[in-house]
Amino acid sequence: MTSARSLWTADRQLPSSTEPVRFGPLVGRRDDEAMRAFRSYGLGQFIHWGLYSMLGDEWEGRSARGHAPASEWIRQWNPETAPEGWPEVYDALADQFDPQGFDARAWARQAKEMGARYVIFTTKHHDGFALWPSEHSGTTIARSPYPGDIVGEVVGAYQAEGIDVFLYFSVLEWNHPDYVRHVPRTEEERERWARFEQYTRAQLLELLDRYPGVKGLWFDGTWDPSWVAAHEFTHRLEQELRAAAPGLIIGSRFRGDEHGSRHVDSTGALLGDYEQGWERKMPPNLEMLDGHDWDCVMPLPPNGWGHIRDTEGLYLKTGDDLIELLMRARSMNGNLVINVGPDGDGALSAHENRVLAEVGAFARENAAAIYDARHVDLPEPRCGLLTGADDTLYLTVLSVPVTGAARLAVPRDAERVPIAARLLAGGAPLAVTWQDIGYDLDPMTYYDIALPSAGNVEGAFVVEIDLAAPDARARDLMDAAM
Ligand code: FHN
Repeated sequence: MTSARSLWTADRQLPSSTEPVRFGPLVGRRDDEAMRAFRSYGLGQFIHWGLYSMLGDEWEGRSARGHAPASEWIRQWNPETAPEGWPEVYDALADQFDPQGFDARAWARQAKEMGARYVIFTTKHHDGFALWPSEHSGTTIARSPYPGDIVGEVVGAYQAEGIDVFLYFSVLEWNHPDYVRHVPRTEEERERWARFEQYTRAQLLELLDRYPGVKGLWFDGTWDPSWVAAHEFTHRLEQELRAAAPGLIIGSRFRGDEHGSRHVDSTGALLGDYEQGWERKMPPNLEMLDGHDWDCVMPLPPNGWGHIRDTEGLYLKTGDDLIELLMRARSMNGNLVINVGPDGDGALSAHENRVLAEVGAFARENAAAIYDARHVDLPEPRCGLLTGADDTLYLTVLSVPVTGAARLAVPRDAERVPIAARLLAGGAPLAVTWQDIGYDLDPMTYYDIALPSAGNVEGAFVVEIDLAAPDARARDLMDAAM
């Protein structure tokens, strides 16, 4: 039988030790201002941008689809089918990166319109190319013809729009001479790896120093055995990063404990401030989350985070798909982070522009159901998803039932029950009817909310429902009958 945990397809491990863990979490569940803000971000934007964006998953008319794991992985084109001298050809793109059309302020304005409260920006992906002029690397934006500091422009523009910034940082570098994938075995490998650790440390401290006000670091490429085994180093480094930027948020991908456990340590405690394993997938239920904060990062194509010039034959998530994912994440206290992959000039695709606008329109009209709303401890109605705040429920209706009514199940002994409802957008009232169906031994009772007919609404919509004491319910129903 499949256990709930085995559905979690990332490399999350079950507790393997009852011994105290020395290199476990540095902080417990935080309740400071930064984490409270994280819990109400609701919606974020992810941007994958780098040398790969110039290619759009193809080279000289040849598609890399099927030859590399994803568009931003094009440097790893299968050598059997790759263009001649491919890795060197790719690395030389650093001399050409010159996005004349790049306008960080336009990106930030669009993110604001989309309703994003935070952005995760790729400062350096696995190809090692740094989008800031790092003093510790020769492979940076400073080597390219582009005169600016891309990371600096993005951070400044998003902060000016009031959008919090998280910096994506890949530890793994495919082409760094000191990078070692396995646990170093020889003296020479140990020396190289020690240099790589110091290089990583220097770049991270450099980022925090150059870009004050950054709210979090979003780590990637931390799965190789060399990094996982570097638990003493990473434990110390986490202390340094937190000291350098008080309040900094670090997800669970950063480091492993001394037993090789990642995301959670060997006793099951979260290694970081929030769970970062929900990439391209949603938790099946709240219980899976063990009470952890989390976000779900989601590309529009099935996989592929960097620009793809030719998307023919790829399913691209629609605005409706994303709205459903957003509300599903919120119904389980998580954030949805929607990825875009601008092209080499900084332009988003027509599809990206369209879906961001659709999500933005929904988010604007239904903000109360998204940002400060949390999980509601009621059975999920068949027609949609619930969030709530104080004495208000928000039901995001994804499909109108054949009965024309949304049915909410509420425990018979509930102290707060639905008494009135309306469309959140526009405020049109909707009738609430208490249905005491009387199923044998049923601990629940039911409330039907008359919904607008499917022809009268476009896409998902939110019903705002007032809760009050059952006495008020009785009074209200009586009033309604008089
Ligand atoms: O390998 C990367 C991939 O290219 C992309 O950056 C995603 C985004 O979450 N992270 C990695 C895989 O986990």
